[in-house]
Amino acid sequence: MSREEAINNFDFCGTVTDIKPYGSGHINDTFLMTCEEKGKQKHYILQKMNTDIFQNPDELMENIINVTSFLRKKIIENGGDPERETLNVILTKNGESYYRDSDGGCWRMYKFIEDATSYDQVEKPDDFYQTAVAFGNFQYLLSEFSAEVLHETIPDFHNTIDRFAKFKRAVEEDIYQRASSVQKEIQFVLDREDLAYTMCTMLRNNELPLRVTHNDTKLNNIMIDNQTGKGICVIDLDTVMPGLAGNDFGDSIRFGANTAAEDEKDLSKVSCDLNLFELYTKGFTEGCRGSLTKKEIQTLPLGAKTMTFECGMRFLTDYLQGDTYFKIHREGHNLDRCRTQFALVEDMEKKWDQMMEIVKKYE
Ligand code: ADP
Ligand code: GN1
Ligand code: MG
Repeated sequence: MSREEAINNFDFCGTVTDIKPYGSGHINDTFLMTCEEKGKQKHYILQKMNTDIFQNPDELMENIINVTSFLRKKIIENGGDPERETLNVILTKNGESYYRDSDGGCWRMYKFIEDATSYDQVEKPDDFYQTAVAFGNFQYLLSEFSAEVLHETIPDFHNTIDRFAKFKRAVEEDIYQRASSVQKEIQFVLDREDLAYTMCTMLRNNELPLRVTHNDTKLNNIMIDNQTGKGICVIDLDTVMPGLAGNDFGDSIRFGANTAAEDEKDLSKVSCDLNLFELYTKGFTEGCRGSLTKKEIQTLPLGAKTMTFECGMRFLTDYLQGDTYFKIHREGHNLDRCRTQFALVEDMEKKWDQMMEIVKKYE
């Protein structure tokens, strides 16, 4: 019922003819809403925000309104189409950016980006290149956005040192008594404690600059235009916050350059595709239009390894804590996801020299 209550309170056009769960995000509950207006179909995205994770929806939506308004201006200046190239928030009938239902659930609505697709796996290498250009360009466009106005929607989101500490606590507390069955995975993390520190320490020492970044740059957080094949719109703006360019690069590699799905059970299928790695490096540096420092480019492989390690550690932490953060669709889902990430880290370790050689070409 709360969903219907929410729908009735948004200021969209037409009459609702269909609503169904949509997409494969791990965090929010997303629905595709179909409406009819004067014989024409229109679509909207309706989302119930995950307020266990995003505990301050006012601040979250303020970020999204600020970022999308800024991008809208930039897109218009550059002669683009602001209706398709950034998210467009549909306000409530009271002019608010989200609706709180009578059970306390928080809902928001976006215009649906028509004639574009978000992919769960790379189908054509050029698509991956185009997403790299688009994510790089996203960061470039936001370089003039004042970071001070952004709220930290999830504190310490990519603070890998803090993620490591939380992981260790989860192992010690072991509230679901699962630790004994995943000793190998736990040991994998403990053996790589250094990796949790490397990039964060470089940031602390001002060797890497803090930028406004997306922080969740996986392939299905970008819409690819069905006609032109270009990365038309960066979506899922919940974690736009100050961060490292290398983390945005790295999270895309973690997901998109993996030859297997994030939750593949057959680990022999997991590897880092170096052709895709290079294509993404080329696209991302082009999209950033020369704004990355030499050090940032040199540490792109480190970003890829760190993000993959961190994500695996987060999946494992969630498994140990009873699967309360990431949505799961089967028993042991987070453990399967953790294992693919660690297999990918191992593969990157083997391919390290080649990855370093590749990024050198783009310095
Ligand atoms: P989550 O945080 O759960 O990942 P997302 O905001 O990424 O949620 O939305 C989930 C999926 O819904 C996306 O991967 C994409 O397929 C689809 N989606 C989200 N917003 C739009 C939009 N404005 N237009 C078209 N599809 C969208
Ligand atoms: C989540 O929201 P979604 O599904 O795009 C998560 C990312 C992880 C990713 C792993 C807010 O992304 O940090 O890297 O799952 N988002 C949040 O697939 O935690
Ligand atoms: Mg998403």
